[in-house]
Amino acid sequence: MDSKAWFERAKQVIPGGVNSPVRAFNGVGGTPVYFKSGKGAKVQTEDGTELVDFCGSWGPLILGHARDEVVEAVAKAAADGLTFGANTAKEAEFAELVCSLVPEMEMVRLVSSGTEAVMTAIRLARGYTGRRKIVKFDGCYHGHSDYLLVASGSGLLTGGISSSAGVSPAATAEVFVAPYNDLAAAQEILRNNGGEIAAVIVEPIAGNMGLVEPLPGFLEGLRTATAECGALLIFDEVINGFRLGPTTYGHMCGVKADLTTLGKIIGGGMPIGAIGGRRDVMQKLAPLGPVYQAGTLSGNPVAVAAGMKTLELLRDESPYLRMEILGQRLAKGLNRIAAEKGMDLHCAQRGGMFTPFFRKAPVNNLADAKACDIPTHARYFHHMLDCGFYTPPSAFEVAFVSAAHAEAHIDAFLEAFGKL
Ligand code: KE4
Repeated sequence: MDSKAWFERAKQVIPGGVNSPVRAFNGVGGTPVYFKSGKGAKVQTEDGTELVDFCGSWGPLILGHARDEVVEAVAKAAADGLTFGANTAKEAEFAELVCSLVPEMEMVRLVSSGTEAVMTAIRLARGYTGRRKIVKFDGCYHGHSDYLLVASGSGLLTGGISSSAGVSPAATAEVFVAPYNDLAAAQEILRNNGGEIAAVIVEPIAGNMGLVEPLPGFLEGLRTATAECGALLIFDEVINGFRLGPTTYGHMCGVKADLTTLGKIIGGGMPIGAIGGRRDVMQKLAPLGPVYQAGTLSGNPVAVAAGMKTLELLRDESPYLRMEILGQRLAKGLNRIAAEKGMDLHCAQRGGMFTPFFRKAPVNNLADAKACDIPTHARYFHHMLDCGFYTPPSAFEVAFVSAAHAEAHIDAFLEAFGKL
């Protein structure tokens, strides 16, 4: 059976035929591609095609598909037991490794997804401060917990909605939304409501409206403003964490968040999320403190083995400069070719992350991202797919060059783009 047949079959028993909405191709049209296997930078599909993958499962696969050392670590851990629901030495060693690589994380709690990590961070901030209100930024996506499904990015944008049905108005009534990169707007919310704000949560580098970097002073300003009113600053680094260096972006840019959430890369392709930060805040978590949080598979030995090996390889091999160089080659190439074609395109890039925005001017917030030429993005997506390159099936996501990509992949990508 090919992708089309699998999709028709899946739709009979899985809502929309997908286990996550953005995979349905609603943002680009057409039938979702069914993946069969992956190795390094490439995937094999149920259509018998081979694609160079620039989506990388939305971020976890910084080392590429099925990296031998990670697969071996998973197989060995699985052979010793898939889960115990009890403490293991490995989870303690993994926590030590994360805290050694991220000094701002004095303690860390493992969960099984980025959503769980962010949900825990918000509850912890509310429990620690005794306050209820939250500030988030338009276009940032922090997983699908009720109170953060407002003005969100990622799949919500792909579906053209910015919040979700089924969310109690009471849940989102306590959430203020400011435009990303609009420090003045955030400062005003804190000035007018400072005593009630438990936390400000932000993607330090936004990846869920496409790649949007913080303007100079934005993160620093949030740090100052939250400290002044006693709100916690939460960096959601589910995408950013370990993406630009063997640590968090907060550590690299020198802005110290009170709490940081992680996911994706730290699981190496297996389900892991993490929340960490100031010891005095983290110690409010049960069983030490009154803020409850739990999980059957939290700290799962197989997922921990994948994450541990991934972080060790990133620490020891540090493929970051190479991904930066390849990312720049790709972005500069796209901008050059688009200019030659008279196309309005600005490719945002940082490290291995990139998003081709189909508009001339840079994108600094969600309004800018929404003003891009979405139909042309869809045409670009399908053209590149037909040429053997898989990019995120949405204009509001970030694409990834992994450590498994080589210059030849980038040059072939650019040659294909030249034929658009
Ligand atoms: P998960 O629950 O999907 O592991 O993580 C939620 C999350 C939290 N924070 C940030 C900054 C995130 O980007 C995400 C999830 N990212 C999306 C893609 N941008 C996951 C893809 C999907 O929803 O299928």
